[in-house]
Amino acid sequence: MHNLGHTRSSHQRDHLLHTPDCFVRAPLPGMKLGTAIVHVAPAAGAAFTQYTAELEPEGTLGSTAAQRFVYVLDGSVDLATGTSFQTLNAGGYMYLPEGTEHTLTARERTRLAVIEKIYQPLEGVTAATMLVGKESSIAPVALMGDVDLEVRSLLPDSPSYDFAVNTMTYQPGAALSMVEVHVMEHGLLMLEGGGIYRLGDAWYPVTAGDFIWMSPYCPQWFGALGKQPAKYLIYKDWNRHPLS
Ligand code: UGY
Ligand code: MN
Repeated sequence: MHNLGHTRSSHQRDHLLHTPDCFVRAPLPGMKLGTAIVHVAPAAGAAFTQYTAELEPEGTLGSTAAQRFVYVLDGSVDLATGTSFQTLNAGGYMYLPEGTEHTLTARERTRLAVIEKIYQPLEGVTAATMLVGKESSIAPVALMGDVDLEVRSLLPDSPSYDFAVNTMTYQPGAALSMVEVHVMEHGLLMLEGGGIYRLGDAWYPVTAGDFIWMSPYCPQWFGALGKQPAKYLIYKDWNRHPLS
């Protein structure tokens, strides 16, 4: 249904709201039995790429020259490197440093949130190492003391990592306590529930399945609406000096 050209999607200088009715699917180089929805890329002004990979059983991602972070949205995937083999289910995630030889093979129909970024080394600091984890094993932290707003940091708090990926869970009615304006950019995938997102000078209704990119300094605020918690996966560049 073309909906007479109407959509909630919006692309502004400092933000992008990408809603499922506008998703375009295409395989990326090296992908087999699968397609990618590229939500954001340097072409839009971002310093990273985020896409949703939709894989058929036995489907695989291609290789990347960048660091790769993968969060399993649904289904399950086998991760094989030269020295390890692990299966990840929904809520499982992995961080792969640049140059990690690996294959990712879907065991069933699987959707993956994939973030790729060129690594920014830091003098005197050892580079980040491969990591596999499970969101349910991460202890939540109340954001600024608000027990209705839980943050789970999926990557270690270490300068070896040049980005962070967190989940944030808002009880109905919970909201960010301030409008944030910061140098970091964000890639955000709504996983559950919904609410109102302020981006720049606009307020958008958002719901599970939506993607948002926020440029550096994009004014941002979120309040959860409805009777179920709202939850999102959020990327930000992290741990590096703004001049580097
Ligand atoms: O980590 C963050 O900057 C986060 N609080 N931003 C956001 O949720 N838009
Ligand atoms: Mn923020």
